[in-house]
Amino acid sequence: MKVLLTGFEPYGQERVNSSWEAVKAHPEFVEGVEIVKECLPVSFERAGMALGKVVALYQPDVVLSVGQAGGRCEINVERVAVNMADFKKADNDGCQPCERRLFLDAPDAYFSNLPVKCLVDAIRKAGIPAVISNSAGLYVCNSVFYSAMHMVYSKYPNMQVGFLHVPYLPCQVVEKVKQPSMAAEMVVQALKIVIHTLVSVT
Ligand code: PCA
Repeated sequence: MKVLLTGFEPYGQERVNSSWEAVKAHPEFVEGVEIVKECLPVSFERAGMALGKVVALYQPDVVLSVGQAGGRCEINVERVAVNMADFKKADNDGCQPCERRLFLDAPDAYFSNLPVKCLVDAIRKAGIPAVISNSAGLYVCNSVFYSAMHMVYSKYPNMQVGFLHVPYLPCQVVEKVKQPSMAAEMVVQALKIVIHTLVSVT
């Protein structure tokens, strides 16, 4: 089995992105699973294309994308990707789409084709806070998640796609007031559990 793990570059005021820090720290081989990694741009125009390129290159069985969700307390396993971009803040290219459909003639939403409930249960069993989330937002993470799901329905029917939102790292909240955080090691542990669960159930 081959898993493509993606994280994002920093954006906004942040100097790091907790998603990429965790993906970067994840081993490249676990339980006979080959892990390939990519850091995606926080860009409405470029992120989906960048993902398409690496999917074509590596032909992974599973795409597990990870994004930072400052303010969230737990690992959020996303269930739904929506065909909509409506950015509250400009992306790293200065682009700020307003109520823009991501793909014309495509469904309003896709569900992740990973066993989300089973993944959340497995992460929680290891003592790591995790919940199912029913909204990945309307920013770049949702666009990437939707693009990946669209690849499943248009090109790679056997590919499994999931999206995890993760809290800030502790170092990111030192100067913030009452903001939740999670250590990168814990996120890495959760990613390992997700991969282990997928190997066991598929
Ligand atoms: N989080 C943003 C985009 C990149 C990231 O790490 C989001 O939640 O859309």
